[in-house]
Amino acid sequence: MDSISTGTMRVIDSHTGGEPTRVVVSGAPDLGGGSIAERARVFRERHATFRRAIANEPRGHDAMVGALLLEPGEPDCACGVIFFNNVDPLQMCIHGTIGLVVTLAHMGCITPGHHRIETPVGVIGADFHGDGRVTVTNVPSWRMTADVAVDVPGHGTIRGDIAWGGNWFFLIDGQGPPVERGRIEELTAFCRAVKQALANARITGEGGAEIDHIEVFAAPGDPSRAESRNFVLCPGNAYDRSPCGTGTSAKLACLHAKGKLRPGEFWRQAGILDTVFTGSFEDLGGGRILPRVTGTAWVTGESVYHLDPTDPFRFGIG
Ligand code: PYC
Repeated sequence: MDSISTGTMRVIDSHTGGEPTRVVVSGAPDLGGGSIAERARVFRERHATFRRAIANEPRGHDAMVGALLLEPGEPDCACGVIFFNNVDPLQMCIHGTIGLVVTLAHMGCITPGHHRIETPVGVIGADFHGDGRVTVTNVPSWRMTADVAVDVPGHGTIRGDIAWGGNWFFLIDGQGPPVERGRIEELTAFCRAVKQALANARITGEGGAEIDHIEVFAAPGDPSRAESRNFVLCPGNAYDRSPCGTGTSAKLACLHAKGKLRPGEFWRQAGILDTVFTGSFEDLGGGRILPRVTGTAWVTGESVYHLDPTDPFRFGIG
């Protein structure tokens, strides 16, 4: 049962490298106490209508990522956050964290410096540099399995690595359509087919977790700006307009596992719009790394939304 049926919500919109974040500043449903992970479970089970009201048309669109701004459960955190999109809550989101931090600064809630933020997958760090740039210290990340083969109808055998970067990724290098802005429809269809093939073959992340992000890599458009360009398909079938911070973390874990990047070295990951995140990592041992990802966000607007009981689409379309 959803607790919200009428009322108003205040939101602040931003984008990080082209990917939108909509922070819900007030009007969110009461998710009870406890950790952000517990509140994310309540949000998933009871508040799909609220999620859709914020993320889906007519207020949102398929690429919209929402962020519920919450009181933290953990001490010394600036806030807690639950990210969500058109189909579900997300476990973690780095472009969204960068957008959230710039939004908190816009609201006058934080100043440049280091901040801790509680997410459903753990406490992360965020260094706000004061000029729109934010460095996120992500949760520990690792490559789970290398060179997994999967038969993808219409595309033959596709090989990729499975890695955790705050979400589960299948990382494909040099296969599939060209990673170019003019090929987004083909790339989307390819990644959807790979995701379906992984599910059909019961290829999962740890503990049977669904691999819900598919990431394809190719050479960068401009090698002086980035080491690589990616295309990332998110759950809900929208592609990430940014280079995807959790996907960049998964990539760092794979580069570390292959011995191709050392702790403290930088990896500049371009996305499909050629915006760039810069990543590096600390070696935690046992194949695990602590990724750091830097990107820039801009606030684009502020709105007050109304839930009018006579509006048939007050809870979004879909
Ligand atoms: O930046 O981590 C990210 C992300 C996940 C989904 C969309 N963006």
